[in-house]
Amino acid sequence: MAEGVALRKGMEMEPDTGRLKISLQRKGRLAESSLRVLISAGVELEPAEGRLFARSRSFPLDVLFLRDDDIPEYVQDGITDLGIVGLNVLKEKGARVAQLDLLGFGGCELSLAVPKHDSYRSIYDLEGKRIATSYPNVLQAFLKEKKIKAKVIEISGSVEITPSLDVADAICDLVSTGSTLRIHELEPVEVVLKSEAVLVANPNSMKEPWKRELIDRLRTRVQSHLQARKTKYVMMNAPAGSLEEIRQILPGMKSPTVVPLAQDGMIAVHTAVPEEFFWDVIEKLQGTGATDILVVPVEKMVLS
Ligand code: PRT
Ligand code: ZN
Repeated sequence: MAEGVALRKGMEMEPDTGRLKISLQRKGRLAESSLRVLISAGVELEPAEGRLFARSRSFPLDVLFLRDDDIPEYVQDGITDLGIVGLNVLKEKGARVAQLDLLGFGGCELSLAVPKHDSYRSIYDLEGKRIATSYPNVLQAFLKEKKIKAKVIEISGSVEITPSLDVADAICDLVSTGSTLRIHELEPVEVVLKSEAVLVANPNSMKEPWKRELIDRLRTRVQSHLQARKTKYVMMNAPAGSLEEIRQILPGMKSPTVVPLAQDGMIAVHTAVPEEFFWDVIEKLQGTGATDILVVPVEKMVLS
């Protein structure tokens, strides 16, 4: 579909006027977090309740709200320049889009699962079996890679009930907490794909200089937020003599900020600590004489 063509009656995409377009899931598990990504990047949207389209005044970006299954194709066809969608849907649709950034939400696994009391030993037990799934393309590719011949049965929903109806011997479905599988007395036996939400782009949009510039600006903002979420800012007071020991404990980053305190021989040390090292660092710091350790969340972190 060409840009500027009416998508639905009464809803017309505007022609290019120096604005980017992004498609997001309208309703569902990714909808709220996708909007939050934009908000965290300073993209304020005009209220879009019940509407399929929203504009931002604070960034040259228009948002189209779609079913997640349609997003890869809309981006591939250039109807929108960008999209946020689960890797699972992206791989299943096989769309030709540029995969830009993993966004750290919507995490799940597309897994093979079998009835709990099956004597499953290895993936080769699935040879000749019937496997129900809503992801036939991803599953077929996985089985081919493993050189397993099985009958793939495409089902659009409630895949988890198919073994109890004797429609299938195993299923391949998304799992997050695992409770749906447990309720249906199924157990996951093999991860086919690890998925999370991803920012994707139309390859031609990435080549168009003015679009590329806007996409890069948006990505920098999004990344600064994602990076900040993984970081804590730690402040402490300590005897000046402990500084070297404290510096040894603080991981990577740049060198900490050190400020002398009014009390003689005491300093304040400030630094950013990646979340993964956080508890380890705090526990070690306690042994150095550091006191009054304060930890605050980081709002944005712009890396150069
Ligand atoms: O209407 P639209 O087509 O836009 O939405 P949808 O109904 O197709 O998708 P939606 O909103 O359910 O999911 C959107 C995306 O969220 C998926 O494509 C995944 O990328 C991601 N996601 C993350 C999940 C799950 N976790 C998830 N648990 N999508 C679906 N599930 C389902 C799963 O299919 C199973 O039925 O939840 C059940 C299992 O959950 P647990 O927690 O019991 O394991
Ligand atoms: Zn869907």
